[in-house]
Amino acid sequence: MNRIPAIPTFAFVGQPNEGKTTVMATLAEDDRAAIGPVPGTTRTSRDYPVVVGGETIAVFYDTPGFEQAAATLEWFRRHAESPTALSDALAEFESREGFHAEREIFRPLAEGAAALYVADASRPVREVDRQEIEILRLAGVRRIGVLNSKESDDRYRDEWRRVMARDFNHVHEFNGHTASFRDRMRLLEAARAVLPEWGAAMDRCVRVLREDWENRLREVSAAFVGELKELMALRKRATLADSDADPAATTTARETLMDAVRHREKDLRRRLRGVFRHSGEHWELGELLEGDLFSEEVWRLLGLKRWQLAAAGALVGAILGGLVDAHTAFTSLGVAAMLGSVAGGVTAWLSAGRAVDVNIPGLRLGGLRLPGGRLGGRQVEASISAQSNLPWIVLDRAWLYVDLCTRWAHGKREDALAKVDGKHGAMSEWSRDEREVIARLLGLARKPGADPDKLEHASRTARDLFLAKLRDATTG
Ligand SMILES: Nc1nc2c(ncn2[C@@H]2O[C@H](COP(=O)(O)OP(=O)(O)OP(=O)(O)O)[C@@H](O)[C@H]2O)c(=O)[nH]1
Ligand SMILES: [Mg+2]
Repeated sequence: MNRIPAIPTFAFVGQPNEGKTTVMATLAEDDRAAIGPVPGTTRTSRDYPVVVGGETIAVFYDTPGFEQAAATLEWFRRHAESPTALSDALAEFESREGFHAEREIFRPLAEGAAALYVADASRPVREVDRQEIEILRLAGVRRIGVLNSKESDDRYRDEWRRVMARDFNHVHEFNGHTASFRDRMRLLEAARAVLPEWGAAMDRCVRVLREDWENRLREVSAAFVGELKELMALRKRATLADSDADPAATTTARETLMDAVRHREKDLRRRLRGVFRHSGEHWELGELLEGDLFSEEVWRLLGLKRWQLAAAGALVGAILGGLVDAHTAFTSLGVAAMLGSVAGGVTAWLSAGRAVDVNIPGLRLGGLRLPGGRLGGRQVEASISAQSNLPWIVLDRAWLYVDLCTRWAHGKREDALAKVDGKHGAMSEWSRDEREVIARLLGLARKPGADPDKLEHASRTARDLFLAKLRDATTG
């Protein structure tokens, strides 16, 4: 028996170009490993440790594809009886011309890595595959077959399963382009089941990864709440020239605010990418996420129904106007009831033109001309209107962005488009009660001098809601 490292260690092996690096990168959440359509992209083996909180909980080795399967198999057949066949093979290939890839493959295996044999199950099994499978058996390494079907065609899957079933500890379907957190955990849990030597270490690995995921979702929930609060509290001012009706100052204040909102969105995305270990924005987003935050087209694509926004906007406004007590009256009354019971001022917010401002969506110049004494000059102040759709748009786009970050496998390369166009925003799918949770937060966050306890309560409730939704979407 070869020695077994204390930390679960796996080597991805197989034919060139089968997707070994792709599967490895997805499993290890490493989006920098070189992946390419030309066989031979990986030339040397390299370790990719999985580190969480400073602790290495697993190690993945990426290796080149076999180059000399037939000759290597012949060698193993001749040395099949030797208990040291694997290390002997490594010594042999160190000195043989033309066996560079085999050297690289056997190095981690001789150190005790378990083999994850990656095969493209959308093509038939070939002789060379059978040879490699036999090599792994004769080398006596622990091995799991990983079926990474490049095409959706699954005609050959059963054939692969049959061939592998005889010789592998386990055969697992795992697609390097589409695997999610759930799929990654399933593969590791399956590996744990068939590799009892690493039982406790694999348990720990899976547990730490699950905790880490939960922490990420918490971080995202907190970032969402933080962002909404900051947005609603955002104010930008411009000084008026002589004339009271100074369009330049109005425009300046409005545009400064809009730029700040755009900038905040960029920054939020950068943080969200970081949470999910994407090193950059390596996908094309399409209009829905790429288009300007204030473009009517984007708002239309997100598909929030006008009445939904109006109702939520009315709540925000009602909180601001002191018409409802944000976290007591509301849950029992509900938006519809509340709207029925309050007069003119609120129903005005329901007018389409004001709920969805098509010219300068979401912006209102607050108190157009403010008393000089208070602001140190005659100024205008721009802020996000209480009834504006803007926070919902920001939230919808952030939600879609997180969805993308969690769905985009780290092994997926090329300039593949992220298909987020034409999809409706999540907020229109949420229940009225759920939207009320957000609306309450928006209202309190915008209200100057809001009761800090109420704001804190609303923040916590919104964080819990986000967390539950994120868990639903990504775990289980
Ligand atoms: N459509 C699709 N393409 C895939 C999938 N997995 C890998 N590929 C593509 O197949 C090609 C080879 O992938 P790699 O991960 O570099 O393969 P490899 O086995 O590491 O190849 P070598 O390093 O050359 O041995 C790349 O162009 C990948 O994008 C998949 O699941 N679906
Ligand atoms: Mg490779």
